[in-house]
Amino acid sequence: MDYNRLLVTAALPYANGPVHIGHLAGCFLPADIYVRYQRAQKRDIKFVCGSDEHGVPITIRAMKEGVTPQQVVDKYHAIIKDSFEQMGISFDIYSRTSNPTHHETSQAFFKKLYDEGVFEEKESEQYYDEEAKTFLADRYIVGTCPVCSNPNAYGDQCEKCGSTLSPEQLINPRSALSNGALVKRPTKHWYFPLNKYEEWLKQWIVEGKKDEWKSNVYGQCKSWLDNGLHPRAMTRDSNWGVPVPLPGAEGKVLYVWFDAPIGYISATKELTPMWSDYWQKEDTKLVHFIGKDNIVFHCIIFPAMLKAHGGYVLPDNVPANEFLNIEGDKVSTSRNWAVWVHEYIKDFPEQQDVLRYVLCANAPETKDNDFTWKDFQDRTNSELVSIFGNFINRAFVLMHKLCNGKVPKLHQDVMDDADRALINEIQNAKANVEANIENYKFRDALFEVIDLARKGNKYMQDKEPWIVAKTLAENPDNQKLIDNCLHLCLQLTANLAILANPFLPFTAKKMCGMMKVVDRMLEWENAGKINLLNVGYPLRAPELLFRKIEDEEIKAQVEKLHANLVKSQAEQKVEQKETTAETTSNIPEQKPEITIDDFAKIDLRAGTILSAEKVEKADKLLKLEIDLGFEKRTVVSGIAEHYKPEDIVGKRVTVVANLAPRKMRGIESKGMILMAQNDAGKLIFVAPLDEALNGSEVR
Ligand code: B3M
Ligand code: ZN
Repeated sequence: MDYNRLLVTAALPYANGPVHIGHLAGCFLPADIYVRYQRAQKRDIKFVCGSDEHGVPITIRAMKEGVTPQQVVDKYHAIIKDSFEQMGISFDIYSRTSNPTHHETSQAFFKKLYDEGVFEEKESEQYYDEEAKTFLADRYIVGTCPVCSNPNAYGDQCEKCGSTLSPEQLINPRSALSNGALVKRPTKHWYFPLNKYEEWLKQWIVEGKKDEWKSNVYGQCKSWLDNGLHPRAMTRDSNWGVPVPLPGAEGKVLYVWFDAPIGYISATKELTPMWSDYWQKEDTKLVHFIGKDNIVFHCIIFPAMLKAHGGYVLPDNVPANEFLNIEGDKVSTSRNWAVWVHEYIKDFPEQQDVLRYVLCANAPETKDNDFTWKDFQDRTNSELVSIFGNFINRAFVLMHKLCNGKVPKLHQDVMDDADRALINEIQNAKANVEANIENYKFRDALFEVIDLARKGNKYMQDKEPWIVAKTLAENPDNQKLIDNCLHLCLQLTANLAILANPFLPFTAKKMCGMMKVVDRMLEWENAGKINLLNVGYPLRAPELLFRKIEDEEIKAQVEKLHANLVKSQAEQKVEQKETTAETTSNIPEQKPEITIDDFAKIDLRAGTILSAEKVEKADKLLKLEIDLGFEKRTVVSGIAEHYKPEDIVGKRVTVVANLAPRKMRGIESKGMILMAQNDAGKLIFVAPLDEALNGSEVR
């Protein structure tokens, strides 16, 4: 299909922290390269993005920093926006989802689906914090991980062992807000019936996009579709977000993954009154640049929403990248294992293109990739400095030395095969860069650019105009050879500026300055031409395009990474201590004094649990059969929320053997087992030493 306009989006970053180079490499840089190239092609294109200011990550951050969510998003929106500007990510608009236009747009979208009866209303039981008077998102629920016993696992994931969890699986779930216990309460939500769009999605993706979409993207979609789609709640209980626009829906907001993608539409509305051309005319090509963790939302959920609403174009492509690791380790914001963009800009002023270069050359296009500072140094020094920068510098220096600082003539009569081959290479490079960018292969495209500079170096080296210059006294005609060489080297320089511009915009601009040409020369149609610089035109002295990166700079960065890691670990220890201190202050006060005779009345015995089973209709109780050596006892114990029956058979226990029998749920309990509490509130067995025989006294 032929398109008449392009709309490019880049994933809206959560305004709950600054952006790191993984974000850049994953989506913003490829999007920017694509857009800059399309603009140079003079295509009608809009590039929209903005901060995602809703959702749980933001409220969590607010809680941690002790400020309001609004303060969090204001702070990080400003930092993120500035980082993008500094790095030359050339959005037409960088908006934010807290803007009124966005609230209106996403509410209207929801309302239309609601009015048309698209949603299913469902009531379900969800955890409620009675102290904070609020329902809790999975992230807000903490408890002990059933897999690794980390006492601070979240209701959706344990960050220690990486297990995906549901709040139900946590041992001793408690509220991250109030630290209090939780109750279950019914709550109503609106579900989008994804299952009803399954067939349509299969046709659209499996039949329509198989060969067009990147295999990592297609593969993820395929496996979602193969596993079957289910209705998904599009509202949440929260007071931070876009309010659900229905009567009686107080305290409910739109699910962040419902409103965030609509943010692309709102941002376009803010950008131009012609917004509907880009969203509602069939001949628009919509491209979403994202990271791999956002694939399902952009390829399945959002398209189904758009389809249900009607009247919108669907994404033509979703070129998602994989992840960029740092020095061999996964990026982790909580461990502060990341290279932050705003810090890079401070540490390496004026070196934006160098980072753009390395991140593109090493982009995780088909698999996770690794960023190392050593590779950053190597690529800068051996590719940008030694190949690209060096070629242009030599061309300019020699032109000043051997051609009076002006663009020399091209003498047709002495043109040779090497000259013609170079012209050919320039034209090939143009075609290859173009094809690769159109197919979202930015690494290959960038490689073509560097390779062309490499060929320029080789050409100059073979021609040796500085040697030819020594023959001029006896053979003045040889000036023609020098002229041809430098004429072509300078035309090649102009071509390199055009081809490198999408990747290295700051450098391309500098090069235009050196060549004294206006930015319009950078238009793509000029690539491949060898008459870009006029004969006789005086050019400026060369500027340094790239500087060498020194060993010390790299060492300092690696040390900084490790120092941040150690610092964040220390901070987390303090945080943990603070929570322990809190629990310490919860330790009950000591009871009134007793005499040794009082104590001697208690008969404590070592025992072993022989069997355990749940007590019907009692959530907290387990019925235990305990071997006390001299007899077997039935004891009913309130530990069902802490232990599964099958996990405690064989456990050693200390039993209060002479406690008066008591009936609980119709079962006679003869005795009691001793339990203590750990800092997560979990009950743990007070067990006798291994050697203590069943029935032996504990005194
Ligand atoms: N804010 C998630 C992320 O930053 C989310 C993207 C929204 S795109 C509509 O990974
Ligand atoms: Zn765990």
